[in-house]
Amino acid sequence: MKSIIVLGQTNVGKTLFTLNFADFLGMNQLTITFQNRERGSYSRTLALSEAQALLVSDNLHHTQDIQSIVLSLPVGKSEKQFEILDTAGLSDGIHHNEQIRKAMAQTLRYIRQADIVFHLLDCKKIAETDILRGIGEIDYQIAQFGQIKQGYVILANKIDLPNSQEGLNKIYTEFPGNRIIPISAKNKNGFKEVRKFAKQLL
Ligand SMILES: Nc1nc2c(ncn2[C@@H]2O[C@H](COP(=O)(O)OP(=O)(O)O)[C@@H](O)[C@H]2O)c(=O)[nH]1
Ligand SMILES: [Mg+2]
Repeated sequence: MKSIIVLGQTNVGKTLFTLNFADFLGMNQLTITFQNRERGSYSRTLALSEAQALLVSDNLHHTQDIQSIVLSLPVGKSEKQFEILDTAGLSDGIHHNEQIRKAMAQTLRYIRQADIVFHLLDCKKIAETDILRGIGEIDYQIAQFGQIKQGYVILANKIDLPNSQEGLNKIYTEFPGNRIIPISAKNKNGFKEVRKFAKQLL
């Protein structure tokens, strides 16, 4: 089965995007498989609202397991299944907490196997903070690595928030030549274009 990996710094909206994209594709219930480094993998089936309440958070590093969901897209008369992997946030440098370091290492191992990379950036944060904190060294590294993949795309998130346009402009300047889709994970803006991008590669 082909796969999409969702990458980016912590709190950029990876989990909310993953769940709302699943909803956008018409999934009523989500079966989420958690790849826990200690307990192994286990699955839970949740309604979208339950999954959001449990998994989306303002706490940094809330997501520490790879969380995968099997989704499907109509292709011609049939449905094509694929997996979307929500990951632990990556950050610059070496994190002091060992659990978080391990979660990041796990994320890196999955990147190579993925067919599509959705790299999320937070337009609002980029607009409001010094560019090197909004866009981290890690983001430039993801972009460099991603460029060798046909399925690499930057999803410039949180465009529903005030000031986000300024952040979006910075993203266009910093990542020339990349495919960039402005989105709101919250309001599902840009999701049609994201689906179209994925469809041609899955
Ligand atoms: N306004 C707005 N808030 C968002 C958007 N995407 C995520 N958030 C919020 O940002 C915070 C972090 O989201 P989460 O999905 O847990 O981020 P993750 O750490 O990258 O998985 C939560 O409070 C979300 O509700 C968006 O498009 N617009
Ligand atoms: Mg998360």
